[in-house]
Amino acid sequence: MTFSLQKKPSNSLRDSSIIVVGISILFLSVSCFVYAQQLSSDIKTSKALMDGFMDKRFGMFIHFGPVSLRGTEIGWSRNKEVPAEEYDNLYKEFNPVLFNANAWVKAAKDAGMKYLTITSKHHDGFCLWPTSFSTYNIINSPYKRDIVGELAKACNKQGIAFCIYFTVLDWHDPDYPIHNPYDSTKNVQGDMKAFVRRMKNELKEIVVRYRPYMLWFDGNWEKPWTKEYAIDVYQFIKSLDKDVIINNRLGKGDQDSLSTESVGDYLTPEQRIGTMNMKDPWESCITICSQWAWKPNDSMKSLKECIQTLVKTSAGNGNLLFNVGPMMDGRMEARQVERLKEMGDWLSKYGNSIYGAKGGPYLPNEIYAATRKDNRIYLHVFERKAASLELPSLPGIKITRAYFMNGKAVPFTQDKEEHIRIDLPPVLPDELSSVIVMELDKNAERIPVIKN
Ligand code: FHN
Repeated sequence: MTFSLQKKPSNSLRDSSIIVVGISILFLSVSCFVYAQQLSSDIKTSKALMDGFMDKRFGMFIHFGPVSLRGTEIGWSRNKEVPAEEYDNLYKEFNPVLFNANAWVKAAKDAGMKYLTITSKHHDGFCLWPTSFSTYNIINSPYKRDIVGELAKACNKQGIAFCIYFTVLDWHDPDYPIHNPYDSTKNVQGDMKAFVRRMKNELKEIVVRYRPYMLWFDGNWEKPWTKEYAIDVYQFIKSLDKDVIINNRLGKGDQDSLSTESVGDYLTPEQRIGTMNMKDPWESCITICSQWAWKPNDSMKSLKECIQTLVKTSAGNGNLLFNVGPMMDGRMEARQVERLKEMGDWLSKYGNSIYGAKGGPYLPNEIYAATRKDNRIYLHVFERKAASLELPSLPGIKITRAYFMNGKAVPFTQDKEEHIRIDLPPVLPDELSSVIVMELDKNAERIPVIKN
């Protein structure tokens, strides 16, 4: 019996190599899966750009489309107040001949707004720009003009940042599986691959042609849309323009909290003032009336409610995207333009307490709210409940001066426990929101939020 000197690999050596290879393949596939599940940080919008966005504090949201011919809600009234067949043919009558992009942008500017966001495509699928990827667009309406493009031009001319809303669900598109959100029996197989391909083609038109400052996605809650599609689209957009800001409604997850499902740069609480958040950028989107699209005789918010909504949003360290719905002829309602102008008048006096100011250090409440910048706290006083205002102490900080913004000195005391009392005049100088400037001996922006 001869023994070969060559040692055959023993079974155990061969088995352990198979195990090592197996583990490596498993590790590699898990890492690829994890990578596909999240955005690489190097393509995320920079902090500098997000800080610049948050300094703007106040923007205009516009919901517009052929549905204005019916005065019902955009998207949602299809298959509800308006039968789908009728709704989907409204574009054949859509002719907003009094649309004037410069007038819309001027209304935003006069309001003190720094950016404007237009619904390029809402859930009803109608495109307000001449896209090559869907015939259901503005060029095939009697109007035949590029509303998105004209707004982009007007914004650039008037120094307002131009932003675009885009829905990731589309109840009109045959490739999208859901055609009627009120009746799942109408769902179809659809073809999400074709749908997303078309979406990316449309987004490329929008990003390359109009260079938006920000993309406001919406419609991420329905089942066909996934986080994987969201990551693919985010990366695609960033390949076209690395600096475009993208909200968190591209991904899945809540509107106003970041989670592992989120894809996007900032939070988007809706129809409410977001909670104080000094860490994550956020923007509340709220209607000036009750409906997003134009509604005849809709109820409109009072000037006091408009101003205090803006102040409380800023005081929570967020932006306000305030919505108007233009009429079927292309004009914004005169009363809404006037209300916005009144907001702009208030901001022309007190804007320094809003633009570029951080929220806090006090949490907003029904009597006051606070913003801050450098060594100043801007105390926004909404109403005079008593002859003085007791504020939580500011540990280790001295108030050196207090005065109404653009006005008289305000008497105050700060005792050795640093409790603060502000003495108020019998009548506050501004019934909408009065602003008291409190100058400090230290930087106000470094004060931790005080849970008053
Ligand atoms: O369904 C839309 C709605 O029509 C409107 O566009 C708002 C605006 O933020 N977003 C969705 C509801 O969350």
